[in-house]
Parts: sequence; C-alpha cells; structure tokens
Amino acid sequence: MRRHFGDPDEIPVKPFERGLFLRLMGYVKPFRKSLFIAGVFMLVSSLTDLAGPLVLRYAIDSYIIPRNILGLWQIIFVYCLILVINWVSTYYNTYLATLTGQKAMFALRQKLFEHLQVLSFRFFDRRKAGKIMSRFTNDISALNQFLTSGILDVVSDLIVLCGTILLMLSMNWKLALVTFTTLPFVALTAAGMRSKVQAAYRDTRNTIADVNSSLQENISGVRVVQAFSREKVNMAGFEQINRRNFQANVKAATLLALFMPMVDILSVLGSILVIWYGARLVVAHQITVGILAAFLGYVTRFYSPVRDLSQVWGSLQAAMAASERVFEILDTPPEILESLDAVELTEVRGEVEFREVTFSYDGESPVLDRVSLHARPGEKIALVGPTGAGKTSIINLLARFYDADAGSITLDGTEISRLSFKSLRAAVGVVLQDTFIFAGTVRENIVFGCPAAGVEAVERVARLTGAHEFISRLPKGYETQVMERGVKLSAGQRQLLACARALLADPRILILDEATSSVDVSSEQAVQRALEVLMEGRTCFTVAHRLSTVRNADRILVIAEGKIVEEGPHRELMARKELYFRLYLNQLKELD
Ligand code: M5T
Ligand code: MG
Repeated sequence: MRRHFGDPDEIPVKPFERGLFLRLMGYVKPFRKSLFIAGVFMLVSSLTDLAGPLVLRYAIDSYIIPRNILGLWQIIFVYCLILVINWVSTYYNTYLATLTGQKAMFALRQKLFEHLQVLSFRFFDRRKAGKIMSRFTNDISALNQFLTSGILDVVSDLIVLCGTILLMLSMNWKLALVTFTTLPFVALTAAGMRSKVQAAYRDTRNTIADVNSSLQENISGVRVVQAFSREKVNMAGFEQINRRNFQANVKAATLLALFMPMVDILSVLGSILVIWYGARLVVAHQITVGILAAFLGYVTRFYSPVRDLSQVWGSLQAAMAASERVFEILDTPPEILESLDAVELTEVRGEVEFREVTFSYDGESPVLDRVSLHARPGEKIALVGPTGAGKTSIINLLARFYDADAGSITLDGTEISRLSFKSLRAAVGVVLQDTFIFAGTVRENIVFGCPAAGVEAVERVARLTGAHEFISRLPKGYETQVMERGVKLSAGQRQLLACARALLADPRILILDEATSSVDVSSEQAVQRALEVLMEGRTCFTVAHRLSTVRNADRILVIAEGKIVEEGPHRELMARKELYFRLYLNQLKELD
C-alpha cells in the first residue's frame, strides 16, 4: 500500500516543469477552438500595434518633410483605421482568452471538488480544512491568472518582440544593433530578479493559506474560544500569521517595484542611444528622420515585451506552484477503493467478524492490536473502555472509513473490502457523536441517505423516533431551514434527527457513538427511546457511555490499549471485578 505520512503542505520549490505545464495545458485543450480564434485576434492586434511607428515614418518622410498636408490627412485616416482594428481585435482577444481561462478553471474546480469527495478520512486527518480551501481559492486563482492572460500574452509578446527586431534590422541594421546592445542588460536584470520575485510570491501564497486556515479554525471554534476567553491569545496568534502574510506581500511588492523601473530606466537608455547614434546617421544622410522617429517608437515597444515576458514568467511560476498543489490533491488516490469485482449483498443478515485486526493511523504506532470479535445477527454489542482505548477506531474500521493494516473484517462472511460501496453503506449505518446537520430543510436532512424517500416515509420515521413532535413545532415544520452544523437545533433535537435519518436508511448493522453528556435528562430520555426504536432488530455496535445502554447490551467488549481485555454480559463482568467493574463504579460515582 502506498501512503505518505510527511507534511502535506511542504511543497518543494519547483521551477518550470514541462510535464506539469503540459498537464495544465491539458485542461485548456478542450477549448482550443476558442483559444485559436482568440489567437487570431491577438495576431491582428499585435500586427496593427507594430504598424504604428511605420505609419509615423511614412508620415514624416513622405508628407511632413515634403510639406504635403493633403496627403497627411490620408495617412492620418489610415492610422485611425489601424487603431480601430487594433481596438476591436484587442477586445475580442481579451474577451475570448478570459472566457477560455474561466471555463478551464470551472472544469478544474469541479474536478477538484469531485475528487475531494471520494478522498479517504486519512487525507483529511492530516490537513487543515483552511489549507484545502486555499487550494480552491488562491491556487486556482493563480492558475486562472496565468491561463486567462498568461499564455496568449507570451505569444503576443514574442510576436511583437520578433516583429520589432525584424523591422528595426530591415530599416537600418547598424542602428538596430546599437539598440540591441542594451538587451543583455535587460535580460540579466530580469534573470537576476526573477528567482527573488518568485520566492517572494510563493511566500505570499503560503502565508495567505495560513491566514485562511487560522481563520477557518477560529470561525468553527468560536464557541470554544469565547468560552475559555482565548480571544486575546488567539488575536495575538492571528496577528503573527497575518503579519507574516503582510511582510511577504510587502517584500514581493518591493522587489517588483525595484524591478519594473529598472527595465524602464534601461528603456530610456535605449532611447538615448537611438537618438545619439540615430541623429548622427541622419546627419550623415544614412537614414531619414522618419526612420529615426520609427526607431524611437519601436524602442519602447521593444522593452515592454521583455518586461512583460519576465512578468509572465513570474505568473507561470505561480501557476506551476499552484498546479502542483492542485494536482497533488487530484493525484492522491482514495485509499478506500471499491474492489474491482465488488460483491453486492442482497439479503443482509448482519453478522460481523473481526479476525486478528491490527491498525494504526500513522503507520507507526498501532491503535488496534490483533482484535478479534464476532457479532451474531441482531446482537447488541457495547464497546467500553478508557478514553483513547480504540473504541472509535474499531467502528471506523467496521464502517470502512479506514482499512485495517492486517487481519480481516467480514460482513455475513464476505470481506468488507470486497463489498460494493453501495452494499456496504446500505448495510452499515452510522450515528455519530456529533451529528452534522447540513444547511437545508429538516426534511432534506432526514432523507440525506436516501433522497428517493417520500414525505410519508420521512414523517413515519420521525414519528417512530419521536422527532415529529419538535419538528411540527418548528415554524415551517419539515420545510424549516436549519443552519450549518445545526446551530438552531438543540443537541437532543439533532440526535433525534440523526436517529430518524438512520432509521430511514434502515441498515442491518448500526454503529452508534454515544455522546457523553450533551443533553439534559428529559431529552436524554427522548433520545434513549429513539435509540431503542432504532436499534430494534439490528446488529448494533455502541460506543457506550450511558449505563443503561451498557446494561442492556447482549455483550460488552472492554477495550484497553487497543485490545479486547474482557468480554461478556454485564453481570458476568461485574462478578469478575476487573477493569469493567472499576469503570462501572467510576461511572456511577460521577452520576452522584
Ligand atoms: C485510539 C488515536 C488516538 C488514540 C487511539 C479517531 C482517531 C484516533 N487516533 C488517531 O490517531 N487518529 C484518529 O483519527 O487512536 O483512539 P479512539 O479509537 O478514538 O479511542 P476511543 O474511541 O476509545 O476514545 P474515546 O475518548 O472516544 O472514549 O490514541 O489518539
Ligand atoms: Mg471515541
């Protein structure tokens, strides 16, 4: 099995990489037609751009110097025409390029989301939600910037650059060569600054990812923060993270601000060279005044592509780093895979067997050590044990949120890893400690697992679990909107909803991770009743905290340090007076 356990956000510095680039281009490929049309407009726009100084040359040499004012009007008309063509083609070029880039980004974001949904728990264990979100926002926007303007700009800059060089050479090669002497300086400055600017930009992206993740954490944890008056400490922590981002941005901006005028200064030097040497050529009658003017026009056009190209290089670097992060997610294979010859279970009896199951989250320290257990169909099994013993881990494996490292887990005699996802999910239902309520209506939250369920079915399970009562008191009943994470519902109400949700799904095997003390006594009784209805006739694994659940269980498994240390019904275990006995007495003491 291939697993990575390193820090997933540590991405090595990587300059331009052909494979990465080609792969990125793969996302643009479906839009090559509109990209081609954009390219044609760009070509027209670049060529009309190049025509400017040439027109100026003819205006001076053929009309202004011979004092032909009438002809001058004609050339002004031609020039205006060229300008109009330039505007129109620039408009379509920009519009189509942007559209294409946005379409490619849309597809990529969609794909990223799709993949994120199937990734395994282990992937999310090692990552902060904020960092993942930053891949969707910052990294995708870096890619967008590059795809939208980057690619076409490179081509257009190259055309303008080559065109300018050729036109200059054709007009007067000596003057052209003199002008070109500044080129190595521009190239050197660009190369010298490039790596620094890149590093600075990478810093800005890393630090904004930190800002996002800290923000995300503080928003989801705001209740805990306020309950423990951690506001000041958190503020200081956030200030540090925020400041790092601020400093990274300032540094990047400073470098860029240094770099831009350097090229401008070189371009002014270029113009001075042209005037100095060109004027001598004019005096020596080797070139006309028009040519000198055209040269001056081209000198400025000559440096801006160089400067832009080095900028594009920066955005290419950003895109490389961003695509690497995005592809890293896309390339993470889901660890939990559906078997190729997946078995469909038609009639589930609900028999579960663990044989010598060993498991660890990090690949090093085992959390479960050769656990073996057998549950008959319909048996109620309670898992108890000290905190951190491995109870949740056992049910995580049974639900196949993780795969065991060794040993086998079977359902009705079939390895759960060979079951189709559909069969497994239909057979095994999970009611978690902290019920997640999604933004949407109450009804939507109940039908979560089986969207096809009708109104009557929803109401039936709600009545059975006792949730109907509070739901019908809500302003819009089943159509009431509940907020993310169920802020408006009480803990007990959330659990009733979770029970109704599970009852509707009707799994043969039920996994319950009981909440310790989140509800008061009266709703405790309501939840207890709902659970009894839900557990009826199913094989149940309950991570038990309620004494009643433990006492009513057919069998209790006592887990300690990743092993089953005691096993049997309540009376038997009490009689042994070992770990279970002590745990039970402790629990009773707490209730007093
Ligand atoms: C058993 C570790 C945990 C503990 C051991 C869920 C989870 C657990 N662990 C991880 O490293 N990553 C995880 O995602 O595994 O933990 P558990 O199975 O959650 O214990 P429990 O359910 O018996 O404890 P509790 O407190 O819920 O009663 O060492 O660090
Ligand atoms: Mg637990």
